[in-house]
Amino acid sequence: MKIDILSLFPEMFAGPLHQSIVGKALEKELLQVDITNYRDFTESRQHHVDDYPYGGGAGMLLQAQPIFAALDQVQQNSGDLGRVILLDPAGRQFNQAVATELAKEQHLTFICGHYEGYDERIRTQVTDEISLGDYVLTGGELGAMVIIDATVRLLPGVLGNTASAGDDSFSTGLLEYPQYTRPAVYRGLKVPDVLLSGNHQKIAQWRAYESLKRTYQRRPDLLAGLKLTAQQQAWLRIIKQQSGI
Ligand code: 21W
Repeated sequence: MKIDILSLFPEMFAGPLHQSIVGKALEKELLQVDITNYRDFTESRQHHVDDYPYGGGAGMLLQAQPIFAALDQVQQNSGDLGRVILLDPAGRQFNQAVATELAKEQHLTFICGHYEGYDERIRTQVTDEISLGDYVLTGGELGAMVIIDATVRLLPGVLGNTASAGDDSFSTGLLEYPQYTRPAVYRGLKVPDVLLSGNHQKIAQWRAYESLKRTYQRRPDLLAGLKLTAQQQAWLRIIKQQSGI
């Protein structure tokens, strides 16, 4: 996968992209990332990339010119832009389904804003407008990093065999079951007996039950979108009884 990032703050990407799983993907050349600074494309004498909004109002807007020119260069260097993703608080909210969709692409181009927003005309150049969620960030860079992180770990060969992306919660639709590692007792806190039993069928059953219970207690909204098996429906009745409903 090729990823192009357009940003006024290229330095922000150095840490997250070179560590851990994304860093490994870069090393293995499963991923190539290029960062372009709009500032290098301004035609303004003072190297400005932002200006006041027509009609008045607080804050500054990223101008169309430096972004269009930066996109032209990426287009020339790479032959295409692939999916062009504008990070924007008014975009559709990012989730695992969007990550799965993006992981199928060969080329992604991220446009990160800073300041109070973009000249509206930039939207004519994008295929997607994505938000991280309902809170205010200082810019799109952290959003792009989150999306890149979630997407790159889905690429074939990026995760080792120990971790499989298909087992993730949000892929199964349920939250994950509780997990424990050694020792079996720590400060009086015990690992559930079933996990030490060696009975793999019982363990799988316990995990499925705990996963359902945790989802019911913490994210009932996730359950609403699932078609539960007869076993899960029976368990849910027990879980509800035990929680006093
Ligand atoms: C913050 C941009 C506030 C715009 C019209 C009139 C990218 C982001 C961002 C930012 C405003 C994402 C206005 C979740 C985010 C981002 C910077 C509002 C005021 N508009 N996902 N007045 N949250 N944020 N502009 O903030 O660029 S993805």
